[in-house]
Amino acid sequence: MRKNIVAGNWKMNLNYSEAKQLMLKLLEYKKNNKTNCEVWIAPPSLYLTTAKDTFDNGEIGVFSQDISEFRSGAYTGETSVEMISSIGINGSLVSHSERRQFHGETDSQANVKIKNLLDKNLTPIYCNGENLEQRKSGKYLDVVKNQTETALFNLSADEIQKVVIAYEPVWAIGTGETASADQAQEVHAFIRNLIAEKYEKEVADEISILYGGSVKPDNAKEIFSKPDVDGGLIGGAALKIEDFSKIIEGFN
Ligand code: G2H
Repeated sequence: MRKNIVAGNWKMNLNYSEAKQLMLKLLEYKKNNKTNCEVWIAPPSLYLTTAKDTFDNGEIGVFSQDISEFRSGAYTGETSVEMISSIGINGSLVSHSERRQFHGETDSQANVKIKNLLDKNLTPIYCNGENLEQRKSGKYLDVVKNQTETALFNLSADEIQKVVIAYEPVWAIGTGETASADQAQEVHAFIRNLIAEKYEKEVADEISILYGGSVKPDNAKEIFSKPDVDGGLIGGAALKIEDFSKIIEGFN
């Protein structure tokens, strides 16, 4: 169901005690403040159990940063859908651009991961977006179209409505460069329209589409104000409670 979401992607940052402290600050913030959006975090997988125990009342959604495409077995280093499901994790990021860039992940693999998550009633946060060259060539909408079709379009209408999409232009990730609110809106509306054409408008309208890429306290409110932007996937600015809370308040 479509909702406003601010999700923090901690990436490979923070030692255990720093991570635990940040979780406790987040819990305190969430208990003392009414938020107009859901608040989710994706800590490193080593800390998922701690996160789940810290937010045992479900105040904050806890997500894995990646998930294996394989169900179980001899896949050293991998974490399965069954494993995260068994400790009550809400879902997983899928095909973040850093997984694509450093681990060669494809949209076909994303499709398998998304189906595996949905089979277990977990929420996939499917990430896509063009790189700088693709943006400059003017082909960025074609890129996003191909990614979306490959990763999502063999899902049923019922299934695709349970996917959260995060549009993250690669040129804006960790670079300090942000897409303008209008640039984000253009691609979000494009993705929603693609889904409406393939399924139904009612289906597309149910899907939360987040923007990711250098969202900061000073630009969050404007980006979130766009009609097809339902929140953000936040990297660097999710690591400090002062910044992350201001971004959450972009929905106030
Ligand atoms: C994009 C984003 C979070 P940052 O990767 O996924 O990171 O906000 O640091 O650009």
